[in-house]
Amino acid sequence: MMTVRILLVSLLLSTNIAAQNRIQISPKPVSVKENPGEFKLSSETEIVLWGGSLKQEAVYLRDYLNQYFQLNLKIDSSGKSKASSRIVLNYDRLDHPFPGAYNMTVKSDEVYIGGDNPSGVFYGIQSIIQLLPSKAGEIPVIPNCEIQDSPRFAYRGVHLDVSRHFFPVEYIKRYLDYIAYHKMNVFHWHLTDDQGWRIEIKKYPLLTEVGAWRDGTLIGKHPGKGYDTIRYGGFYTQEQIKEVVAYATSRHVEVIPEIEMPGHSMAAIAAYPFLSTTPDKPKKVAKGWVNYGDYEYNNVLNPSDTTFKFLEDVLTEVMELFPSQYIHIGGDECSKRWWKESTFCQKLKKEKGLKDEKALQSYFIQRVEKFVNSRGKSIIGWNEILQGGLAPNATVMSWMGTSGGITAAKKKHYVVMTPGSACYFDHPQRANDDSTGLGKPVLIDSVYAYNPMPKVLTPEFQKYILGAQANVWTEYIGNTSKLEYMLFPRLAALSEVVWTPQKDRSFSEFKKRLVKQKERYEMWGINYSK
Ligand code: TNX
Repeated sequence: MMTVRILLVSLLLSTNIAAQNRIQISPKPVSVKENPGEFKLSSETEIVLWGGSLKQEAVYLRDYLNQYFQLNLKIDSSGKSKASSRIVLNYDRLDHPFPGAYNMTVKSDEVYIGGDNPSGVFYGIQSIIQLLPSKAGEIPVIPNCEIQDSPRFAYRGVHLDVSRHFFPVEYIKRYLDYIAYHKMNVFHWHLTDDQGWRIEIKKYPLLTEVGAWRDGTLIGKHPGKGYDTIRYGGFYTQEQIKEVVAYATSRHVEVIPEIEMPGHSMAAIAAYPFLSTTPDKPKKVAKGWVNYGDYEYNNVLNPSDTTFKFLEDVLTEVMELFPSQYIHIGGDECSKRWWKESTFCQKLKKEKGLKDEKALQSYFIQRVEKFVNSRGKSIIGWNEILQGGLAPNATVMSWMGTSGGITAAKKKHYVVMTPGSACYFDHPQRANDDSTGLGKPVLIDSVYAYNPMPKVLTPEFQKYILGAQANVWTEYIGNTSKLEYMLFPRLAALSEVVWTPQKDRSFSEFKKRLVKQKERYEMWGINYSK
């Protein structure tokens, strides 16, 4: 009896282990059932569209299979294919509160993906990609299985600061690929800051002629060892921006542009000094960290009608380029020194009955919000937009811990969580990292352990937490291999935080799956931290 039992247990264990080896999807799906047998892809396999408007998803899958497995599959848009081996893309009605859910069944002659909409189908395809071998050129077989899956959060973001260091369009597209592989769905593009303005604005050509270039860059970690004298910069033309947005859309990633105000605006001010409180003093695009008030050229946007006219013009062009519902208006770390020293600002404060400079910041953001809302769009800003009173319809991105997010959610404002301790991927991956990073290490363990849903919020307010985001500030990230080193594999951990139900998450089990994910990283040509 005893031996039978041992045998049974070990049999069960070994099938379990086999299952783990065959199906290792990250982020972990909601439910997976493995079945015996497998689906073999061959040049005879067809991608068959039962649901309409899924051509883009089919092309994406075909191109992936072509790139990594040299298979050029036929796409049958009529849905009538009689092929004996097929991958069917279809719609299923799945009751999920927001897009992205899918069902998938793999049988020996058919892979069936039913998404709630094209993005659900796309995520099914991402799961297929992870069921395929993790080494290019191996025989493309997929284990038979049944998967039901849906995202935990609607907002699953990855940010990139292209101001401190610039990354060309071709690389941004790769970045978008990586975002999509992780079933993330927002790219927050930090396009302007003190160290460079990176988006062409037709009405204000100096923003890129002057503001996109700096005379040098800080050497080493702040306060650094002086500055080099290499002219540094770059920007995206409006045509390139459209190209990026289209590319992102085809990967079900929404691009949220960020135009910083009223602080972090030295590049714009260097181009148009009238935007500042000291227009007659010399201005320069910052070469390194702008130490709030101390940096000799530092200033912030003056809350004058001329500035608001400028911002409205800029935002008009920006809103035409980006279909996103959200425009990120920054709002963080605005030194109040300049407004305190400005007679214009003091007069304005009195006129408007504003208590202090924080109230002036609130006035600034609310005025911009009114404009953005009048164009049918919404603003999102860093948690400092809570200062002096939150703009009525604003969404808050909580970076200084989670308290700003909690406060905002309690006021029934939407929130994206991005606390430094879990979501700041510009921080080192480990203690004594050999590469310069900012602040304390953010270990993959802490990323994984993060739960964006604050326990203190009752269900009534929990619904305001839209999700979470990884931030990649690039003060010390000057090239793409370092960028990837900082992002991976922490992004795999965060993707599970925002995708997989909290109750199904286990770090030790995730780490086992990470081995496979790292093999995929090798295949995709990603430089990741070992
Ligand atoms: C704070 S996070 C900033 C960025 C810096 C970052 C460095 C935020 C809204 N502002 O400008 O790059 O710290 O970690």
